[in-house]
Order: sequence, then structure tokens, then C-alpha cells
Amino acid sequence: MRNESAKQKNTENKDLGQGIYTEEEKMEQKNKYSIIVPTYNERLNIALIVYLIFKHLRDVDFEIIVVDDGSPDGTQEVVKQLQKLYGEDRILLRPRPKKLGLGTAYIHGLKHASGNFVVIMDADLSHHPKYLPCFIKKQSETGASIVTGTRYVKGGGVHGWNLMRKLTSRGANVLAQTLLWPGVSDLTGSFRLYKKSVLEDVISSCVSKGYVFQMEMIVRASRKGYHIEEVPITFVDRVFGSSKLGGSEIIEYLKGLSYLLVTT
Ligand SMILES: Nc1nc2c(ncn2[C@@H]2O[C@H](COP(=O)(O)OP(=O)(O)O)[C@@H](O)[C@H]2O)c(=O)[nH]1
Ligand SMILES: [Mg+2]
Repeated sequence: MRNESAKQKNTENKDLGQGIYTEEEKMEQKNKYSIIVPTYNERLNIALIVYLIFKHLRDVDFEIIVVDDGSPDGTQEVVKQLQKLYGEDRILLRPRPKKLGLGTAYIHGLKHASGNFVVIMDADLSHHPKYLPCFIKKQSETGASIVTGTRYVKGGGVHGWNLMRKLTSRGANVLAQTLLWPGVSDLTGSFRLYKKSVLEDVISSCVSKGYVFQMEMIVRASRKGYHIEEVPITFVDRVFGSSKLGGSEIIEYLKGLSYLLVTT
């Protein structure tokens, strides 16, 4: 009973703006999310993704770190415009001179992150910012070290891929599942939220550079015993620009998989 009325009083006080919060709520308010977005030729997508992040993360402290690898399409010019609009403290542009690959782009972005949580997501809208609140909620409910978006459970899926691409992705995932047993349903996805310290730890033990990086990260995290939770997401194929996934990446993936198999 006493608890009940204390709770009620607490709510009333908050309504009056007197700022009395529970310990848990205080923690949530102190959290800051650094959203790392690697870009290569994303001029047509970057403004939209930034707009959507701001739209969906209203009561959250966050910064967006764009790691652009000297995109010839002028992505950085658009980012500079966005900085004028939203502020340089909310949109950080941390470019590199040339295309150096995704794995090192994350490491580079992470160096500039000031949040205690880091989100990694693609710029091409395949990872919709509407899911960000679900990631944050799942993390705060479970205390997980990593929350990963998954296409392969109920409620998740893939939209806009042809059969070949679906089979490639599914095949890559099933192959890795059977060989590595990581206890996570989507290994090759890259829409994830990490505690910053966990990301720093896991990233420093990863060796791969290309697409296999995503898988290496989650397999190593799982081997290290970190608490990983999943949220279902629908992955929508990019509308603007083109994917950088090609035959050579598939070969690299298979090489990476074999490597993980013998080293983890
Ligand atoms: N900085 C940087 N970003 C990259 C590089 N390669 C791909 N990206 C970005 O990484 C994200 C995923 O790449 P994408 O081509 O969409 O891969 P897919 O979704 O697997 O087809 C997108 O935001 C790309 O712009 C790179 O070498 N450097
Ligand atoms: Mg993509």
C-alpha cells in the first residue's frame, strides 16, 4: 500500500515537473546513444535517415557519427548541410580519405563516440530507424550487452530481395549457424546496439575486414559470454544507390567463416 501511494506521489511530482525519478529512470536519462553510420555513396539516403532518426528518437540523448570514405557522389556535402540544420554536436562527420572497408569504419566511428551505448546501422534505409526505440527498450528491460536485429524470427523478414539474394543470405546464415552454433538467429545482419565497452572489447579481438565482420563480431561476443538479445526487424532493400555486395564478398565470407571455425 505504502509503495502504491509513493509511486502515485512520484508520478504526480513528475507531472508537476519537479524532477523526482526512480533510480532506473535516472539511469535511462543519463544514457547516451552514439549512432555510427558508415557511408559510401549515400547522398540520396543520408538526409532521409537522419530525419527518421530524429523523428523516432524524441526523448533520447543521441549523436549520429557519419563515417564517410571519400564518397565521390558528394555524400559529405549533404552531411555538412545536415550539420548546419541539426548542429555539429548531434551530427558528427568523421570522414576517411578513401574506401577502406566496413570493419575499420566502425572502429574509426567508435573512437569518436561519446555515448555509453553505440548503435551500428546502414545508411541505405535497409535498417529502419523506427526500430531504434525497440532496441533501446529491449536493452533496458533485459540489461543485455548487445541487442541485435534479426530477420530470421517471427515478426522479422526481408523485403525487396530477389530469390537469389534471399538464398545467398539465408544460405550464409544457415551455414554459419550449423558450423558455429552462436545462439543468435541472424549472424550476418548489422543493425545492432552495444554497450560501448562491450563493442570496444569485441571489436578489438576481430580480425576480418569485409562483410564477414558482422558475423565475427557476434560469434566472438557469444563465445565471450556476453548477454545478447534479439529484436525482429524487417530488412527492406535499398531504394537509392547500389549495394556493395558482390561475388568477391561471398568468397571472402566463406574464407572468414572457415577462419572463425578454426579460431573460436
Ligand atoms: N565508410 C564506409 N562505408 C561503407 C563501405 N562499404 C559499404 N559502406 C556502407 O555500409 C552500409 C552497408 O553497405 P551496402 O552496400 O548497403 O551493403 P548491403 O546492404 O549488404 O548490400 C551502407 O551504409 C554503405 O554506404 C566502406 O568501405 N566504407
Ligand atoms: Mg544495404
